[in-house]
Amino acid sequence: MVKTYDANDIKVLKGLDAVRMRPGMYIGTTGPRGLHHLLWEIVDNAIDEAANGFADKIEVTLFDDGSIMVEDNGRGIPVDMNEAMKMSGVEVVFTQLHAGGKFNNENYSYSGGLHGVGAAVVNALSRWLEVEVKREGKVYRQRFESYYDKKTEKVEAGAAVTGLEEVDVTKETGTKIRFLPDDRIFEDIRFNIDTIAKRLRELAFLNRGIEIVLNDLRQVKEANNDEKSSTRQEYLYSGGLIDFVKYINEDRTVIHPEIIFLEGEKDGITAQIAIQYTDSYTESIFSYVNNIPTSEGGTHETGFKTAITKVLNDYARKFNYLKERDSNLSGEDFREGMTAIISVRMRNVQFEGQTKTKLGNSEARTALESIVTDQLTYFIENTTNDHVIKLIIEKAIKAAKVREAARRAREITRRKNNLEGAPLVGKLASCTGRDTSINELFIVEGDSAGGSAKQARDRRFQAILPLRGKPLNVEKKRLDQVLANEEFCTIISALGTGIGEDFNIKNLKYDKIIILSDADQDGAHIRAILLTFFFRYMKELITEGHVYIGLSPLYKISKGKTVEYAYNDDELKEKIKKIGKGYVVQRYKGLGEMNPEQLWETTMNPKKRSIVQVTIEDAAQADKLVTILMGDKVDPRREYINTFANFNKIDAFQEMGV
Ligand code: 0RA
Repeated sequence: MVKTYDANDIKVLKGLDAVRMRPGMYIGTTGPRGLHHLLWEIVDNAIDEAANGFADKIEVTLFDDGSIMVEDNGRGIPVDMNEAMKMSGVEVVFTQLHAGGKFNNENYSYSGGLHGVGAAVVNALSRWLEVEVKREGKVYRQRFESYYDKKTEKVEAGAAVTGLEEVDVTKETGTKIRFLPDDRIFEDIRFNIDTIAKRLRELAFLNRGIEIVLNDLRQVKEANNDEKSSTRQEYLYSGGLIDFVKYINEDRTVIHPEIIFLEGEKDGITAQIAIQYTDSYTESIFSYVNNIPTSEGGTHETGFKTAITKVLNDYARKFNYLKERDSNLSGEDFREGMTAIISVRMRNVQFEGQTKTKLGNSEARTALESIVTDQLTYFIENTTNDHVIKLIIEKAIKAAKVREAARRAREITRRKNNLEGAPLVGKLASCTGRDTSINELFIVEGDSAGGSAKQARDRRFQAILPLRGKPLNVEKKRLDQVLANEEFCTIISALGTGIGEDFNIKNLKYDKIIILSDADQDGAHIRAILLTFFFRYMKELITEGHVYIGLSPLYKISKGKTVEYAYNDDELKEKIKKIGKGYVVQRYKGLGEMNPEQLWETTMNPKKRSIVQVTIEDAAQADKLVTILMGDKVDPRREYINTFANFNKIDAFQEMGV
């Protein structure tokens, strides 16, 4: 585009210059978050247009030149003269801070709190911005550019370099905005496709029926991604929040198929809520205000929780689950296993909290409490929903019982651990040395292997804890059941750390906890159960690198006095070659088949053994993976095996048939 402008065309844009001088004031940072904030500004405007019923499609496109485009099929930004400003509506929107329909609240019902600093800010922080408006039968176009002259230090932020030109005719309406973030402002102007995809999907869930398309036309993608073809993803959820909950619960086991959907309005505040329970023991509540995630919760969540607890307690009594003398169930009990999305729309939003993601408006608490009370009651009064409500109440009653039992059980282990001078915990053969920085605890599968290990060990620093049979699978159990299990009680006492809320790694009595189990399916299962237990209740043991898996040989290859061991089939071939003709191979079916000397040589002697440290790079990811591994959904488990590299090293783990 040829720049044919003179001094008269360049407006003195004090406001936009200020944005360039202090970008942080408007978009927070000039890092990746700030960069993406530019996109969200434009997308939010398009979403507003759609949320108010004027558009139903939004398309975001990334180009090779680093620019990004947002297109909607809404009414189009007004092109007529704004009398007060003496410029077109389009120019007002892109050059005046806090301008546009959003600020008289007539055209737009809701404006997103932190967002909505406006398209003008995006313009000010771009090298160039082009807008195309289809409206009243015509296509209009205008271009803006930002200048910075080092010599004169002259700044021109987001100046119109063309007028609003009529370029074509059309029957359609809409707005198309394309801009190139300014590399003189941002540290890195590359957009992250995953960040964008995640947010656009979220917006599609939150705004049912709006089609959002993401095109990545870039040939050069982000680092670590040599993909060269362009991609297109479409997000369109006619079920809105219901689809959102389905998506979240995809890998979980739900306890009722139908999703509870509540919707209502009170004092100008509207709320949409979708709920579904799973067999999990944690709650997953995600809330939004005007499409903005409120990760720290706030008044809307409080109102929601209050209503849930009250209404469900009332029905627990009405359905005779609670007798007169029984006290109410707690809110926590009703939220165990709950997946819920809360989406609120309101004006004058006030955000609080450390990251400004907590809703502060008190009117949202009363509105949500009222809406949820009414709508949930209405849902329950519909007798076709009886079974769902009964399932939920029964689950809460179980949760309450368990909570009480867990409290008692914790007290008991606490007392047990306080018993000073109790070196023998169960069948634990403790070590004589007191240096916890070198001591090792072997958790050994089976009494016979345990016996060998006790004889084989260096008792100065190696303790042995034999496990009888399989400990229970903790994934499906709650803390009280775990604590009622003798094997786990013994482990907890042996480690000395306490468990759950009482866990304290400072009291750990061993530097290494080495799991020794057979190289078969049962052994792999026991190992997985133990790891899950540590992950669930003693995560720090793993993150601090105290948990290991001991590898024992699968084969003994001997000829006369020469003895070699092999830990897998490849090694077996290798060792056979090495030994030559006349060898004898013994396959170990379990640790119990080894005599103490062999066990020491192959598995326990720190100078010769192989142990694998169990690491968790990303605890959050691992949490899901452990669920997948131990849960009862089969397919995700297969995937797990292929993705959890740390454990893949252990052949037997793959044999376990998960
Ligand atoms: C101001 C007034 C009107 C629409 C818009 C702004 C508008 C802004 C954006 C930004 C991206 N897409 C947009 N679509 C519309 C209403 C004009 C009327 O009454 O027709």
